Amino acid sequence: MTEAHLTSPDDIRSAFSAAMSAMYRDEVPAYGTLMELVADVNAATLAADPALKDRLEATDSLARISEERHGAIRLGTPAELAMMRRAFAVMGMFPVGYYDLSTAGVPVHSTAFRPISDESLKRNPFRVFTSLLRLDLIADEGLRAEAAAVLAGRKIFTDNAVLLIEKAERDGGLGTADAEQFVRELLETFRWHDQAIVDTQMYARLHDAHRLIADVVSFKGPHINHLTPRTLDIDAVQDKMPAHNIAPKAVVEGPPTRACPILLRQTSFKALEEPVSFQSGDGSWKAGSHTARFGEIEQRGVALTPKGRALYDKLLNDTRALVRPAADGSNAAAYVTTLGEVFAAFPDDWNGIRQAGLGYFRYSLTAKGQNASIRSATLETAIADGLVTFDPIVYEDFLPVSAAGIFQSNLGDHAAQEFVASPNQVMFERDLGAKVVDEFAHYAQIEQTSIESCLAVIDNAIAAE
Ligand code: OOG
Ligand code: NI
Repeated sequence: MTEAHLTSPDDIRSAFSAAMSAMYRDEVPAYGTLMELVADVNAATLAADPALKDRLEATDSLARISEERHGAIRLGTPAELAMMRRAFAVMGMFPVGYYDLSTAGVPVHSTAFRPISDESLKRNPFRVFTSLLRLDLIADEGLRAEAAAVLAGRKIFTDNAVLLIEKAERDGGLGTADAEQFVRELLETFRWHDQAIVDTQMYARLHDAHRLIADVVSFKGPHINHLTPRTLDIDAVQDKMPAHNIAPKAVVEGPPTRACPILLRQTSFKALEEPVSFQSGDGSWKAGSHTARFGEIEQRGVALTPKGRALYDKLLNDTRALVRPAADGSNAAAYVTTLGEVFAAFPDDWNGIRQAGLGYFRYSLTAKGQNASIRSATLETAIADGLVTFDPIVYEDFLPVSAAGIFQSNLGDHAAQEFVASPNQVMFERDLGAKVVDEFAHYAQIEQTSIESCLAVIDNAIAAE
């Protein structure tokens, strides 16, 4: 029985997330500044809102927040994506959702690797937004073939990382020493390399086709391009960023400021211009620069049902039809005002959101419910009788329009390009070697399970909707 000696995937993920954070802090000092700012704002928010603190504690979700972060990488080939899926699986991270960014002028499609079970999310919810470059969207066939040839020649995983992935698959996990080595080896894949694997001419051609293509193809590996801590008050952090010498993008992506946060709000600071060197035929190096790495923060709210999400998408579209946020920030104030006005149509109290069937909630017995000898007729009356309470289920995923805004802001203001909208989940899943988890089905299941845990006090339990 080797099982007892295996390290839990949750522990490997936690160790990896911590190692990645330490590496990025070294490489991009502004990330460290942002982490401190977020920690201060979170502490102040909790101190000012004891009710929020109580509910986070009661749902066992306070501890995870200070450790919480997501990162992003951009891969070049189907083989890289498939191996990355296997690497993340060792850490209990699975692909959830499909994001097509071609519509937004970014030639990638993406998924998010993340833990799925409740216990794993509580232990450490580390996620990685993972994009695959779509060479099929490059018009210039010659360049497409050259880029494919460069990508085919690179190896983004160390030999030992691959051996350990295979071992984990064979044995159902890794022992302590192997797990530690796995974290070290896999970290190499995400490391920044300042020596390009192409020359300046090739870089320029890739860059002209799209800055993102240059970022993916020109380097030895898929450097982590940002790490994002979770804040409980994104407006406060956004306001304080300039005083810490960090210039945020003009507008916060996602829904407006609300009493009851929904989905996800994000803001970032622009990518740094970093020195890199390019190959020149004679073995020497030529100095140049590249912008790819940036910083981001996010605030997470309740996960929305398909009905809630449709309303969110509609209101966001309506807003953007009235005011499209300019990359230079010139109409930021008008956009924020309009966003707030248009979103007045979205209920802003938890019970209203819940009763309208717009969000997912986790139901649990109150102290009264736990000691009750009485039962109530339905879930709704059990809530009214004070036997059952509900908490918003946190949205653990991403938003394609926001992601596009983040991509654009860190690619530079002139990077927007038109591609024909061409979502291709079938191709993505074929390249991935697996299907992505449907996020809505997943949240619905969590809600349903929580309702079942309250059946002791309900006569006639039917779903909330
Ligand atoms: C990923 C951008 C998307 C988010 O938080 O929506 C993203 C990238 O720039 O590679 O990270
Ligand atoms: Ni991000």
